[in-house]
Amino acid sequence: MSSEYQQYLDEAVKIAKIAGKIIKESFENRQFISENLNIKQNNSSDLVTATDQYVEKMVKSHLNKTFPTHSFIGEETTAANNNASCNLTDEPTWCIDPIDGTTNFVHGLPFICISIGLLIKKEPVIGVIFNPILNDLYTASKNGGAFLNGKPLPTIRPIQPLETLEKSLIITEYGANRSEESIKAKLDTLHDVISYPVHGIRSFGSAAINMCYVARGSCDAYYEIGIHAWDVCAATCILRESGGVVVGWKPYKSTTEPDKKKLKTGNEEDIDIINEKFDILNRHVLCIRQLAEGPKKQNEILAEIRKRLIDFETERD
Ligand code: LIP
Repeated sequence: MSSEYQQYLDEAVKIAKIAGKIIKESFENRQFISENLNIKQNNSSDLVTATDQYVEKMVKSHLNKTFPTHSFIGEETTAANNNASCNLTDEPTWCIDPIDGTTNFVHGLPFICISIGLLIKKEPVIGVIFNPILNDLYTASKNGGAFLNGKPLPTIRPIQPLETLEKSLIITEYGANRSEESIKAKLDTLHDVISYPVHGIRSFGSAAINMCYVARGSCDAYYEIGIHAWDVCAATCILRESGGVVVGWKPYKSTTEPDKKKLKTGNEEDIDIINEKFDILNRHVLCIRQLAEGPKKQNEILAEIRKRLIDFETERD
């Protein structure tokens, strides 16, 4: 049954496959990568390649031709505009990361993807994430379900329970920010999470791929501070359509919405997390997979993780 978003999804899959061929060819041409490697804002940990820039230009031009009234947010376009703020409106807006996992791409690690999302009224309504090296194509549309190479997500069936954080495999990343404040906050958070104790911590080097591994059911949760809208837009649609939850690090406080009902956990901060809006420009993400126990358990585990997240000042997108 095709959804109202099917035309957008079909176009995104088409252009993602074309981009995937270009990315794969570059990935296999180490010489080309090393000769066309740059850094952003004098940060030697924040890499960008000619392939990132070329692919984004190609995708943006295709989408502008196909949907001339739509807006566009892209990682490299934003970088070229000195990281100007995104000015996201309610209008249809494509949100693109041409290569999510650029550092992996540069080092020849196959956890890379193109991520193409479409926002309408600031909500992700389609998501396409393609890893051309492992040939994993994730697709989703709002209320249309999420798929990996056509197979419904989660791929791990039956849906597994998660009694406590002690039995969880959690993903996080350390990002490109190397300030003392950032490093300390991330390591203190890691200490509090890992010493819960959890089964393990993983980092695949790409926010989009991290969220896809949560959507598959292979990992239980993912949190990161410092991500951008283009890293998580497509994956938010995919993870939500797989039965997962994507929120920020703090309870969503909206001046326009009534306070969410309080859960009977006795903890003031434990409002109804799973129904919070996700502020995609706020540089924080916390997400969890579908659980056999259902939404109440998702809420409980998210609250447990939230207690351990140490925030620091980050500029909005
Ligand atoms: C990456 C993100 C990842 C973050 C990295 C980097 P890029 O995006 O997906 O979550 O930890 O620092 O920002 O730069 O490879 O597109």
